[in-house]
Amino acid sequence: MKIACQDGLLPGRDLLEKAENAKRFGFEGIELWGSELRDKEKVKEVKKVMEKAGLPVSTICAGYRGTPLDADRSQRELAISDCKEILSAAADLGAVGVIFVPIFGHPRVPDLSPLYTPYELERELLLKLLDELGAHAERVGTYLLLEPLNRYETHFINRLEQAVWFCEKVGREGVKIMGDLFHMSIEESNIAEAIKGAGKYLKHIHLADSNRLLPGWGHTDFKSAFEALKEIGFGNFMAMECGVPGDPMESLPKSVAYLRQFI
Ligand code: LER
Ligand code: MN
Repeated sequence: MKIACQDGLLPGRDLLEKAENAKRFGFEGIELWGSELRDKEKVKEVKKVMEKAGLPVSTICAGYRGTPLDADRSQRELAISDCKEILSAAADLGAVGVIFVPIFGHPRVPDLSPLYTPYELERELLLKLLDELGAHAERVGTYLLLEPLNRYETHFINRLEQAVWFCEKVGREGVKIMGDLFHMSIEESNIAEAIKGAGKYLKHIHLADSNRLLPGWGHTDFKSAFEALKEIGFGNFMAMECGVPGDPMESLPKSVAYLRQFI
């Protein structure tokens, strides 16, 4: 298991300084926000900087425009074409995958009950989109990582077992799951059991404590979560995505050291 950090949390005037600080703090990778990586020239530039810093890109977090499950076809198509570009960037950068949230907030498709409820329409739509995006991920050599979010951020996929259902149903090697320990602390009855249930589909983790501050600042039980990750043979990155209290030059390395005791 390797610890990474989102670029936005790191101090530094540019990516090189951020990457150098990340290394100094004990991180083993950086998760990048995806919006700028739709540009191929930017991808080349990022690749050079990360090579210079000697740090891998763990993952790319979203960054697509539109909404995959929008009622408006142009918004769906925008999201899908952006996701494909970001998946290609992930493959170029050697990242594990691209984090994908199908929809934030409430449903945007109509209630066609008794023919289809909004959830049923979204479910069928997502299966088609996952098939298309999963095929692209396989072609370029990376993963699309479905991320469940807590109920206050989405009505749709809240728990890992729901994401597993989609992986199994779509049956594409390119579609996998990531688990965010903050969302899980709200939605899962038992974080360790949820991790074990997601098993081979789980390819990435977001690290945050129960209050969405740095690990060590709340009451999440990282020990049992990491034991479950070891049990399923998880060897990938876990990236910090959380608030950073105090001076990041001190609190970031302190949180890394806190987590290392459970790895
Ligand atoms: C949003 O709360 C979140 O966890 C992000 O990873 C979504 O891109
Ligand atoms: Mn997250």
